[in-house]
Amino acid sequence: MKITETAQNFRIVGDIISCEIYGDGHINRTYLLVTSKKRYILQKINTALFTEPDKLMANISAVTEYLRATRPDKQTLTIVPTLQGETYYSDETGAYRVFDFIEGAQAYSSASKELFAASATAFGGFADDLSGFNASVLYEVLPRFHDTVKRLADFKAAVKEDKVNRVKDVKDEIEWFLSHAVYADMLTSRLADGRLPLKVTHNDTKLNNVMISPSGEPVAVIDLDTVMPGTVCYDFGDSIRFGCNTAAEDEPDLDKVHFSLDYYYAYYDAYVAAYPKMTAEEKKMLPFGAIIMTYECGMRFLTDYLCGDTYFRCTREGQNLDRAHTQMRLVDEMIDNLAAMSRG
Ligand code: ADP
Ligand code: GN1
Ligand code: MG
Repeated sequence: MKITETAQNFRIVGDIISCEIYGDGHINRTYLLVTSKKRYILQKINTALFTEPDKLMANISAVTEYLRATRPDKQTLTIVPTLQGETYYSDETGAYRVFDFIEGAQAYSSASKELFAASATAFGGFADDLSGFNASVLYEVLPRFHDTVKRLADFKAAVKEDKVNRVKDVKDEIEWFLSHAVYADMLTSRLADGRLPLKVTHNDTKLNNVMISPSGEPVAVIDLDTVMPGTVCYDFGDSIRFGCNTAAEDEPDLDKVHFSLDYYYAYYDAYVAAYPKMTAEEKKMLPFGAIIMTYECGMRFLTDYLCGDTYFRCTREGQNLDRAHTQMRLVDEMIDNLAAMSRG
C-alpha cells in the first residue's frame, strides 16, 4: 500500500499533496505529510523494536495529556487519531501514527551553544513539569533500556557469539569497553538503593529530539517513544553525549571528535536552572550520567556492529563502528575533564 493511502486512515484535514521521507531518526520511518490545509508527521513505528504499539501510544497519550493539562502555555506532541478514533493504525505492512507538525520550530542535528542551551531548558523543563506525574501508569516499553549493566552483559554475549565474524577486527575496542566497566553500575545501583529518585524520564534526549524556534526559544520536546521511569542523569547524560561532541556522532575522522567543556557548561547551567526540583544526589551524579550514557551508547553501537548492523539504521559500511569510536573518544576526554564537570 502506498504511504499516501495509509495517511487516508487518519483524521487529517485537507487533500493530501505529498508524503516524503523526513528527518534523521535512527529508529522509526518518518514522513512529512502535507495537505492543502496543514502539515503533519506520519511515522511507521519500528515494530521490530516496539512490539506492542498500543502500550507505546498509551504512554505518549498519558504524558502529552498531562503536559497539556498542567502546562497549557507549552507545546507538546498532538496525536491525530485514526478514522476509528485509535491512536495508531495497523495493517499487514506495519503500524503507523500521525502527529500534528509542530510549526515555527526545527530539530537540529548540530547547534550553536545558545541553541544547545535552549535544548537544556526544554529537557530540564520536561523533568520539572513531569516531576509530579505518577510514573507507575507508564508501561516499560523497552525494559531496562538504560540499564548499563544489562547492556554490558548483552555486549559480552555478542562478543561471545561473534555472529558475523567481526570480533577479530575490533579486539582493541572490545578491550576498551571491558576496561571501563567500572562505570556500568554507578547509576543503576543508586536507583536500586534509592539514593537517586525514580522519575519519569525521556531517555533519548538528543538535540534532534527537541524543537527550537529560529529565535532560539525551546518550543517542544518530541520523540516520546522511550518515556519511562528512570533517573534524570540518563536524560542529562544523553544530551551531553550528543551535543558536546564537536563532530557528528558517526564522524570517521577522530581528530575532529572532542568533548566540548564550553558546551557542557552552557547545557549544565540551563538544565539546572530549568529543573529547580533537582536533588543534591542527582546534581552530584550529572557528570557521571554524561560518561555513562556515552559509554553505554558506544557499547550499543559496537554490539550492533558485532551483530551485523540490525538495530541502528546504517547508510554505509562501518558506520556503527565509527559511531562506537566517537563515543570512546568522548568518554576518554570526559574522564580527563571530570573534576571540571562537577560545577559544585
Ligand atoms: P526517531 O525515533 O526515528 O528519532 P522522531 O520522532 O525523533 O523519530 O522523528 C524524527 C524527526 O522528525 C525529528 O528529529 C524531527 O525533525 C521530525 N519530527 C518528529 N515529530 C515532529 C513533529 N511533531 N513536528 C515537527 N517535526 C517532527
Ligand atoms: C536512537 O531514535 P533516535 O535516533 O532518536 C536510539 C537512542 C540512541 C540514539 C543514538 C529507541 O535514537 O537510544 O541513543 O539512536 N533510540 C532507541 O543516536 O534505541
Ligand atoms: Mg528522534
